[in-house]
Amino acid sequence: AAAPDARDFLALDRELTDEERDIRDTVRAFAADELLPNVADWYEAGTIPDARGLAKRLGALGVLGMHLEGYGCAGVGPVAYGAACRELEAVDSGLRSFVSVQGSLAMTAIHKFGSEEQKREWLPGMAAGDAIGCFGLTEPDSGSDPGSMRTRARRDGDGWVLDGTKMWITNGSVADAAVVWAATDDGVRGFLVPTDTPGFTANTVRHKLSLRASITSELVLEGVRLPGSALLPGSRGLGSPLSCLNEARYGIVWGVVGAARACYESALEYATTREQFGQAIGGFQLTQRKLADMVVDVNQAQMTALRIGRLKEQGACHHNHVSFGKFANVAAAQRVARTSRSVHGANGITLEYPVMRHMANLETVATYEGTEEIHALSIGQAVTGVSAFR
Ligand code: TGC
Ligand code: FAD
Repeated sequence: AAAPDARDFLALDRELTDEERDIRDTVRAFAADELLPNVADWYEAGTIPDARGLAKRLGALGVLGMHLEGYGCAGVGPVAYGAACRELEAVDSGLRSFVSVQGSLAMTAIHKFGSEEQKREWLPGMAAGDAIGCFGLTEPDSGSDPGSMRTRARRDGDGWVLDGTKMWITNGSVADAAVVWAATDDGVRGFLVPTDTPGFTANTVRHKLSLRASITSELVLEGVRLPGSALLPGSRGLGSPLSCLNEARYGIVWGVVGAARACYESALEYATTREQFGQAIGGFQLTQRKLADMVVDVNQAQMTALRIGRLKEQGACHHNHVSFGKFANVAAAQRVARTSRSVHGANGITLEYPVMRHMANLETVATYEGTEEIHALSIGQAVTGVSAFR
């Protein structure tokens, strides 16, 4: 048998179909040409300077809502979608987030719960990147426990009035439409709020030390009057936003494999070129142990992602499988990023190398879309049958 390839030790990409490999290669080339050369500057600036231009380029690439069927979306399978997330997050978690929030959260909410009119009005433009969407679930006092939300939608004749505050909303300040989740007399419902509606404001969160190449916002809704047609008619109860989260969490299961791979590959390259004590540091046993730990984490995380992807393809992926993947793979990526940073010595703390940027980003990735603790509790509940959330 051939010796393992250091960049795909368990030859897991051989398991991809031709179509999945083509999508991987297309996104990888786009990421190398259009994203990687700019990402350190965007990160340092703490924003994506031309978010609209980026949305259009990602739309032309075909990755916005790529797993959805119809309405201008590509309708690719879960593994192809995962591979795209992986290649984007190999550059930066903030860029994968851009795609996740647009496609897996905002567009998925409209696709799953929207009226035919809402789908026709919004989805083709969002798939093309001509319109940007955001997804407002979290509030200042309601994060892991979204059921405690205070944002309220009350009936006003045939329409609705929304009041409340959403917090930590990706792309909130650049969005054309916000999917806002609000408590009503019938439980939690979703609303499609054009961001130019009077009473709606978005304030950008400053001074982040993580996910800096991403726009994060507070959404304030003060007496926002909406027509009856703004309600996502199919949404009902907390299960509706949670079912959208499953799609984005699945993208993260794959995405963080990309972040981990980028950190491992940077460490491998550095270890073979950096010399101390008269030899490449990759020749020291302690460095080899670090490389072995990293290659195991990257490949095990990839195997987990691929398995969950194939389960999803078969319609056999439960949301607890996704919790397993998010819990395991984010932790693996965090270990790899930290180990890689140590291999890079002082250089590892700069933006010249991707590792500290990934390491800082992964703090966000471990927090959003369900914290590490929330996913541990989901797995605990799945295996014991006992809920320990409250
Ligand atoms: P609980 O009573 O357990 O559940 C309420 C209803 O929802 C159902 N359910 C789910 N359905 C689909 N998918 C899931 N993952 C689901 N989890 C639960 C459940 O069966 C129930 O249905 P029904 O019919 O019986 O009513 O609700 P709970 O209040 O006890 O909370 C459960 C918990 C803690 C797991 C959940 O609330 C949770 O996941 N909390 C974390 C919140 C979170 O992840 N927020 C993310 C905000 S969006 C974001 O971060 C975007 S980041 C940008 C990017 O993605 O890049
Ligand atoms: P809290 O829920 O207050 O948790 C604090 C700590 O307590 C955590 O360690 C948590 O695990 C722990 N904890 C909570 N409950 C329990 C429990 N029952 N048992 C044990 N430990 C517990 N949200 C959106 O809706 N849309 C977005 O687009 C979005 N984008 C984001 C972008 C960024 C950069 C960030 C940082 C967050 C984003 N979020 C978004 C919000 C994110 O989903 C929340 O931050 C996350 O759900 C956690 O909520 P919290 O920050 O309020 O923490």
